[in-house]
Amino acid sequence: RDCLLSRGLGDVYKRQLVQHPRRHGIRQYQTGTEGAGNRCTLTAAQTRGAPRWPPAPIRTQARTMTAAPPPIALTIAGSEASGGAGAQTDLKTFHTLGVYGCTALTCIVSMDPKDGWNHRFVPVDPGVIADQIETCAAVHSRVDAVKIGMLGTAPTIDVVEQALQTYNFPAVVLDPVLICKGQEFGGALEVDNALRTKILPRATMTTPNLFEAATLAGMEEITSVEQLKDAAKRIHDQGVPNVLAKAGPSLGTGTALDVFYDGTTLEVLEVEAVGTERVHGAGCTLAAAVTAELAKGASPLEAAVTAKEVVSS
Ligand code: PXL
Repeated sequence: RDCLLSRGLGDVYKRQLVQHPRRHGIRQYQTGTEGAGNRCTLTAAQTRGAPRWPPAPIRTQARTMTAAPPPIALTIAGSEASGGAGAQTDLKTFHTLGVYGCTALTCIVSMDPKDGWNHRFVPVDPGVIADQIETCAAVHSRVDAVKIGMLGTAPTIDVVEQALQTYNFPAVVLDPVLICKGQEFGGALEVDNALRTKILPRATMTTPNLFEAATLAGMEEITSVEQLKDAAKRIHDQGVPNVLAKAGPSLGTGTALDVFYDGTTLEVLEVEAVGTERVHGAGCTLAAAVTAELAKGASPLEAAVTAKEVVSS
């Protein structure tokens, strides 16, 4: 039937359309041919020629179907205006994977075309970040997984640490952004340390890129797969149960290569590389895909494997 619910919209969108926001109390969708509350109304042309048996009721016959609510993921991240990274990318990835996304924006980044694409960075007031997280937790009542992206300042880290303590989310993926292009190194050191001591221990999984992996592991640099494995183990030893250390195409293996470690299983995950260059936002997308899969109930290793397939496809 050519109606709102079957006009080629994906299942996910259909569910979002009718289920959100929960506070509106909409938990069901209805089909029928007339009557208030029906979301699917067939025109005369659409019903012409349709089978007449069993006979159509004279008045409304609304059928009610219940659908399971979609998994919900929250991203606590910066806005990257171009849409290539940050919260925008996270939301798109969640949606693609059938997960309902909500956001708490931590900062606004606008890359400057007049200045080598350096990041103009404006932090969001910490109180406003806390408010956004409170809203997400209250509206959805159950947030299945959280992704933490760019935090950027020590006060932001404090407020996010507090929120993680308050809400005790079931899965927290930290995609650490230690320094962004154009940021002063002096300020970055304070942020790095705060991230390591306050957020890292509260993550159930972390997904550092090469630079972040080396920094968190206390290594000079990572130039080989063996060093990447070592880094994953060192980061795990700091108390994060699951580590996905991401090299992507940067180790010259001709593949997109990452290392997963959970204390017992050490897996080198490789997929065909898409080009040879590092791509802006690819790390965000991978971490968002991991978060979405965790929200759907995958194990950390399963989530990492699926996320790599998604990003390379
Ligand atoms: O890809 C890292 C990243 C994360 N979050 C924000 C960014 C960037 C890189 O530009 O701007 C907001």
